[in-house]
Amino acid sequence: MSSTIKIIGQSIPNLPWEDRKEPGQTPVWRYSQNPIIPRDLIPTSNSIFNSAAVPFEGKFAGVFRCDDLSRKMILHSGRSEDGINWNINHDPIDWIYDDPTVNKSEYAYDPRVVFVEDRYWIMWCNGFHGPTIGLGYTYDFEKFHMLENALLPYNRNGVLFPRKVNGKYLLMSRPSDTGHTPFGDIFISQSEDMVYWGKHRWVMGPREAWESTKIGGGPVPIETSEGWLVFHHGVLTSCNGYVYSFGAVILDLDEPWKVRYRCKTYLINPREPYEIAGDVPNVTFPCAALADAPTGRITLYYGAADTVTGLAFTQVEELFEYVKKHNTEK
Ligand code: BMA
Repeated sequence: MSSTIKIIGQSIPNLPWEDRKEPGQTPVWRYSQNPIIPRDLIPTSNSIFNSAAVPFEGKFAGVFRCDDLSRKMILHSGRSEDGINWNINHDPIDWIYDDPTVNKSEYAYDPRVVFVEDRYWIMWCNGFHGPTIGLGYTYDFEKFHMLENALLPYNRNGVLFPRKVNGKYLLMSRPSDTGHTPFGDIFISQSEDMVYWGKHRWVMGPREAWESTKIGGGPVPIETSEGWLVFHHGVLTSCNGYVYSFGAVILDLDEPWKVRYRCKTYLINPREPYEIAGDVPNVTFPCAALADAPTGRITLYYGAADTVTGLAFTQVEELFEYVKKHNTEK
C-alpha cells in the first residue's frame, strides 16, 4: 500500500518488525516475544530499560540504562545484528571529557540517541547537583565524548531533533524538581552550537486523564511530510501510584512548538505482566523509535516497569489517521 504520509528519513531494510496478529484498540501493537532485554542480561544489572537504539553500519547500536545491583543508574553501550538480540557491554560507558567539571555525573539514566549531521548524539538525565540534561556524542559507539550539560537542573527527558530547524538545533525537555516530579510540561530550547540553549518555547502540558500529572518527550521526533511525529509519555496519579502510558502528537515542521494534532487517547498503557509487575509497576516508557521511510513502519523501544525493555510497532499512515481522528482541541 502506498502511503500518502511520507516519513522523511532513511531506509532500514532490516528493521525489527512483526506484523500485527490480531486487531487492537489502538494502532500500536507489542512484539509477541517481549521483553527483548531481560533485567539481568549483563552480570551487574538489576534492570535494563528506558534505553535507545539506532541503525548503525547496517546493524544496530544503542545506549542502555543499566541500573546496577547497588541500584546506581548507569549508561552502557551495546550492539545488535537484528535490533532485537543485544550484546550490551559489561563495562559502563567511559566518557572522554575536556573539562573535569563536566564529568561530575552522579547518575545517568533514560538515554536517547540521534544521528545529527556527522555523529550520534546522546542525551540523558544527568545527575549534576540535581537532574539535568547531559549531552555527549560518539562517531563509532567505541569512544564517547561528554560535553557540558545542556540545561540547568532541574530537568529531564531531553530529546534532540534529528536536524536543525531554521538554522537551530532543537532540544525538547521537561523542567522538573529533585524528586518524583508531580508536574511537567514539554518545552523546546534552541541552539546554534549545541552549547548555549535559549529561545525556550512552551509546547504542551498535561491534558487528558491518562497524562494528567505530567508529560515528557519520548523517542527522537520523526520527520514526516505532515509534521514531526513525537511520542510522549504521560503520567496519571492513581490511588496506587503513578501510571506511565504513552501517546503521540504531530508538531509543525517549521515551528515545532506548535501542536498540529494531539491524540486524546494513549497508544500503549501498562497491561501486560512485564509492564505491571517489576521494580516500578505500571510503567511503559518509550525512549527510541526506528522509522523505515519506504514502508512507513515504525518500531518503538520502551522500558517496562522500570525493569526490562520491550518493542512495539506501528505504521505511519494508520497512526496518523488514528491521531487525527482522536485529535483533542486546545
Ligand atoms: C521517571 C524516570 C523514569 C522512570 C519513571 C517511573 O521519573 O525516573 O526513568 O521510568 O520515573 O519510575
